[in-house]
Parts: sequence; structure tokens; C-alpha cells
Amino acid sequence: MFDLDLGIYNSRLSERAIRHGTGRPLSGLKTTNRVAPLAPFGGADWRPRRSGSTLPLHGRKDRAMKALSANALQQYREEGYYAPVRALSPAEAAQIRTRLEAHEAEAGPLAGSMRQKPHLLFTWLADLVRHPAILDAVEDIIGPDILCWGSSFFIKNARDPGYVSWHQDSTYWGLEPPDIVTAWVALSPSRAANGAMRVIPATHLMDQVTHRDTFAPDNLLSRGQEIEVAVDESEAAMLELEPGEISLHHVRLIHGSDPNPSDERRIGFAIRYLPTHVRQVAGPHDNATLVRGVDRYGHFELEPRPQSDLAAEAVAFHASVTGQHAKILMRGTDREMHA
Ligand SMILES: O=C(O)CCC(=O)C(=O)O
Repeated sequence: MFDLDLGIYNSRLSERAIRHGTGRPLSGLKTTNRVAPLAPFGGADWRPRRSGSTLPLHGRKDRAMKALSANALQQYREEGYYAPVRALSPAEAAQIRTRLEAHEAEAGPLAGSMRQKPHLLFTWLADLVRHPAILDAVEDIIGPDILCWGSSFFIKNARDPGYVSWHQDSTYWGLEPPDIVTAWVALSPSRAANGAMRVIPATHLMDQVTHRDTFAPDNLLSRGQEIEVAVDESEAAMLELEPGEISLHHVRLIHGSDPNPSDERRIGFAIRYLPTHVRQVAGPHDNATLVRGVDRYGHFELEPRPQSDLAAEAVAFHASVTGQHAKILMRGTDREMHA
């Protein structure tokens, strides 16, 4: 881990958790205690460091914390994640799940681009990305001026082969600096038994790691991307959540999840939050929703809230924004994002 006071990186992680080679799904990875020599990855000059974050190392001392304890914030800074945080009541989570499942019953599963940024389409998700308890926790990490850049459902039905390979979110997002936090909202129980998310603590302290695209059909990621290093699963932390709880993870943290062999559906809604100083460097234009505070930078075109569910103008706007996003996320491939 990076010693926040001394600026020293302890190579525990690099020696034990990360090795060359890869595998998927996660349970298909060889879990081994063998320690392979650490070869360079992510470029010959790879070295663990603090990933270019511009956020204060010790948390924000300028104002009182709103949701997280000092220990929680310290864990986030040191390990790259924190969970669980109770953000919604079980009843609020159940209400959102009911809305989702009512839509699915009427229109079928959310498909294609509708899985991306659906907070621009549905009022109940527009409310969710602005939920004060989620924003309070996010504010403790990134400060009071907050953009929502993205949101996506990660749904694994009962006995679903879908999985998420080990990856860093930052790989194709084109956002700098990497001061981005995801609030992953559990709308169902999310447990080891139904494919809860797992993270490799403190990997957010690394630079960007090289990934390769697999486009594997059961991989829930847009490019089926996976890191070109193998992960010692004995280092992984399982983020089990009850409905209405959230986990928080840093954009560089290595994470993934296994398929769901159980009879219980797992529904997660991942919301990507940025402080307003973050900018898009992989494309000329990008959009985001200002969900709290003031945007003093103007790096993103701000998005309107949908007036009603699937309002015609919201559908058209969403199509243009997700089309733009797809260009950024799929750059360098000949694939469509929402085939
Ligand atoms: O839902 C999962 O299992 C993984 C989610 C994920 O990769 C993310 O939120 O960045």
C-alpha cells in the first residue's frame, strides 16, 4: 500500500496480488499462492504510484464529513473501496426494483443502449442518481461539486452465466484525472452466492494497467475487457450488500464478479460520479449531469433531467448522448457498442 504520510509504496500488492497472465470468468482463474516474479506491465516504465489523483491525500479537512466516518474515508483512500454504506432504505430499494421489473414486464429486458445512462430516460433513476444519501457519501470522497457521468445496470438473472472480468473502470473512459468514484447500488441482495462484486484492495494505487478486449458473449463489459495480468483471488474482498446498500470504488481499482449460479436475481446499478475538474481527454465532447454543487469548469455539456419516463425528447437526447459515449468507449475497435 501507499503510505499516505510518507509517500512510500509497500510492494505487498505488486508482489502477491498481481501476476502476469489472465483468465476468465473469475472462478476460472487459477488461484495460487505461487509468487511469480513481477514483470513490468502497463508499459515498461510501470511502477506503483498514486495514479495521478488530485484529491487531498488525507481527506477533506475543510468541512465536516456528511456520511462516511474518518475510518471509512481512510479505508477508501488506502484500499480503493468502501462497503457497505446504507444509502436507501430497503423499502426505497424495493420500490426502484419494482419500477424496473414493471418496465421489464411490459417492454422486455433493458437492452442495448438503454442499459447505459438510463437516468436520462426514467425519472426514478434520475432521482436515484441524485439521492442525497448517495451524494453525501460521494461528497465525502470527491467534494461538493459532483457530476454524474454514467450509470448502468449490472443485472445477473438466476442461473445467469454473465460475469465481469477483472478490470479497471478507467481503461476506456478517457477521463482524467482518475478522481472518479462509482456508487454501486444493490437493488437485490448481492452475495457470494449470486455473483457479488469482488475487488482487489489497494490496486487503485497503480497506474492504468494494460487490458485486452475479448468481446466474450457472457462478459457484461462493453468490450469484454480484462486486465493482462492475473489476480491472486486470495487477496480479493467480496462486497456483499443488502438491498439499498451501496459500495464505493475508485476508478482504478481492479474488480470483477462471477456468474450467478443461484436462484436469486442480482441487480446492481452502478453510478459514476466525477468532481467537476475531471475532463474528457479521449474525445472532443462529452456530457454529464450536475447532481450537486456548482460546475466551475464547464468541461462537460450538462444534461437535462427527463420530464417523464421515456419522454420523446429524453429518448432522443439519450440516443445522441449514448451514441457519443459509445464512440469514446469503443474507440480503436470495429465493433458497435450496442449490437
Ligand atoms: O456488477 C458487477 O459485478 C461489476 C460492476 C462493475 O464492474 C462496475 O460497477 O464497475
